[in-house]
Amino acid sequence: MTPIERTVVFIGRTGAGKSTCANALASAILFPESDQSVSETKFIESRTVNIDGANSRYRVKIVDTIGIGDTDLEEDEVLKRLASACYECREGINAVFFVTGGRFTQEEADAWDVIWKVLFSPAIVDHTTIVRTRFPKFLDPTAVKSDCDRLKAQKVAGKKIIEQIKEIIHVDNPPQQYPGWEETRQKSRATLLTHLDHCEAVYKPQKLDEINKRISEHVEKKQAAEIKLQTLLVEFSQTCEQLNETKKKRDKLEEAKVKSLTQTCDDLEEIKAKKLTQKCDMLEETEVEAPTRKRDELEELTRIYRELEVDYAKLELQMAEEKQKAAAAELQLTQEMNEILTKCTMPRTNTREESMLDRTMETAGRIAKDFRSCCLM
Ligand SMILES: Nc1nc2c(ncn2[C@@H]2O[C@H](COP(=O)(O)OP(=O)(O)OP(=O)(O)O)[C@@H](O)[C@H]2O)c(=O)[nH]1
Ligand SMILES: [Mg+2]
Repeated sequence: MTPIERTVVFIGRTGAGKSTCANALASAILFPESDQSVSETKFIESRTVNIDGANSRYRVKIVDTIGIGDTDLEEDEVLKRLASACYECREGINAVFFVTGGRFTQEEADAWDVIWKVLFSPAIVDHTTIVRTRFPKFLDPTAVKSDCDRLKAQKVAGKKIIEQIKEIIHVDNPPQQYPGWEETRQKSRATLLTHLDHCEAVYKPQKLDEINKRISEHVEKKQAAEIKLQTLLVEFSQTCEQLNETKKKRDKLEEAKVKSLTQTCDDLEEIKAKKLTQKCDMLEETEVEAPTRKRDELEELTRIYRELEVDYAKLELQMAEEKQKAAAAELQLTQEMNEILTKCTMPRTNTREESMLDRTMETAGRIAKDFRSCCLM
């Protein structure tokens, strides 16, 4: 039976399970598997193996690559090592397996962009399949479907990868120390082989020098972009400084404004308080002092009135005394008048006596008249 020939390239983030998956496919330990934390595959390793499937025999060239995001190496070095993977496959590639543990990072998304644009060409997308590792339920279609839906729902980093790469295979390749690891890996291998059955189409990578030229251009572009980014960052920090200065000035102005406002408020408050005190004083005067003054005035008037009453009583007393005196004088006058009248009735001796008497009568009449008018006053 002529074996089915296939060339498979494993790419993906460091620790995603590329080497383990390659070993599961080969049904042998061809590539070193890392412990969880250390990047294991540093160079491109390629092995060609015969694999017996359920119904077919395969002759598969497996290319294991350095992991994306290897912290020990510069990006251009990683890319150059990936480029040599392309060179390894210069006869043609049937499948690129983009291995992922279940969640794409931004780093993977960026790396995928470089892989299909720089190392290969957009045509490689049609030959690429996402291989989702660490999925124990990979034989359960419902679980697989819901995981596919979850992957497709990725919003940020993995969005573009999922949009471009349509096919997803689920496998589980437990570490060698896990019980039953071989059986589980064999089931994964069967899934991978079933997929490889359909991968007849071949993608031809460009020549290595062309790829390297593109890598150099890409690195130069990236460096230029980084320089621009640095310049922008400097400009940004300068703008931030200016902004801070402006903020400080604004704060100062604000402070001055608040101060002057407070001063004005204080002044107003003072004026208000002054006016209020004045008003209170006035009110106090009206309500307290004015009645007091009025009371004093009233008391004064009462005192004057009493004095006048006393004076009046004195006058009345005086008047009564005067009247008594007048009455006594009248009495005396009447007596004197009576004496005179008695004398008048006596016979007149001569004319001289007669005229003296007339004059006396006249005088008495006048005195009596004056006295009466004086009493009537
Ligand atoms: N449970 C489980 N463990 C896995 C699976 N695939 C890989 N691992 C474990 O993950 C670790 C990393 O696996 P590797 O195959 O070395 O990863 P890698 O992608 O080749 O890593 P680099 O060579 O550093 O790029 C190992 O300890 C594996 O045993 C899987 O499907 N299930
Ligand atoms: Mg590896």
